[in-house]
This record gives sequence, structure tokens and C-alpha cells, in this order.
Amino acid sequence: MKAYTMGSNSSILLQKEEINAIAIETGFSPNQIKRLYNRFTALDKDKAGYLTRNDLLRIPELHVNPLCDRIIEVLIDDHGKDGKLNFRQFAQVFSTFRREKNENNNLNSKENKLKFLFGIYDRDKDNKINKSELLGILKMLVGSNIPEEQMNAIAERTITELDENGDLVITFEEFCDTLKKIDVDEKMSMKFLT
Ligand SMILES: [Ca+2]
Repeated sequence: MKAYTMGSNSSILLQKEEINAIAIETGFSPNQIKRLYNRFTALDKDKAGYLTRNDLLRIPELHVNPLCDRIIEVLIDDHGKDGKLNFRQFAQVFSTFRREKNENNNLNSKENKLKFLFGIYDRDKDNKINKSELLGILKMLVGSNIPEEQMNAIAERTITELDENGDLVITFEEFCDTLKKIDVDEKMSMKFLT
């Protein structure tokens, strides 16, 4: 059994069998998985074998994103377990952002990309974005530069515009309709492996 040790003092080995299994489910090539594993172990400073919120904060692409905290919450809570994200979960969630079609499953389908995006808003997971969830995101995006009242008006107007059935929340379907015209594959593909 051949094992790849990725850092000179890495205590976690990635077995060839595991690489193959991850390659099949994620569509990443074995070489891409090894590179992803390098990034994983570099983030996993204390060699715990999993990433915590603090580890994920070290990803520069995330660090500069105003929704960083929320994205990490989605990564850890929705894709990891007990506040931890192991390598397999890490590879799965990042494969969502691959552009090439996955032959084996729909991990990186457009719908799954949109689900990830929707999950950033819908934190109570009722499959609807309500006004307070939208307001939470707006505040992260614009900080405290805009008065509460104005922010409130923006949230209300956005919901009215996107809501098609008059229930004053944005369903996943309405969310997808809005983003239909956007090339999600282009916008949400991360150059994480370069
Ligand atoms: Ca919700």
C-alpha cells in the first residue's frame, strides 16, 4: 500500500485507495487531489487531521470575502461535522466549484453550486430566504455605511422583486430563476488549485 506524505512532518497519510475513492466522487484527478491535500495540510497547522473555523480563515481567497464568516459557517456546519471538516469533506465541498462536468455524480452541478450560494443566506434551512436572513447578508456586504432604515428598504424591495408567489420570502426556485441568466459555472468556479 503506497502512501503519500505531503509535508515532511505530516502525520496524516493519504492512502492511494483513498485518493482513488475521492477522485471518483469528486472528479478531481489524483494529482489535483494531492495538491488539494497539500493545501489541506498547510491549513491544518496543528496536524489534527481536520480543519476548524480558524484553519479555514487562513484561506486567502476566503479571507478577502466580506461573507467569509458565513461561508466558513456553511463549510463547517453543512459540509463538516462537529465543527470539523476532514479532508474528504473538504475535497467534496471544493469539488462543487469545479467547472468540468462530473461523470459520476452531480456534486458540481449548477443546481449544487446554487444550493451552496443559497445556503449562505438560508441559515435556518427552511428553504426560504426571509427578510432578516437577507438583511444579515446585506449588512455583511456593506458594513455599517448605510443606515438601518435604508438597509431595511433595500431588503424589502429585493424580496418584492424576487418573490414570485407573494409569500414575501425567496424560495430556492425563485432564487434560481433570478440567477438563471448568470453563468454560475464561471462565477463560482474557484481557482483553488492553481
Ligand atoms: Ca430561511
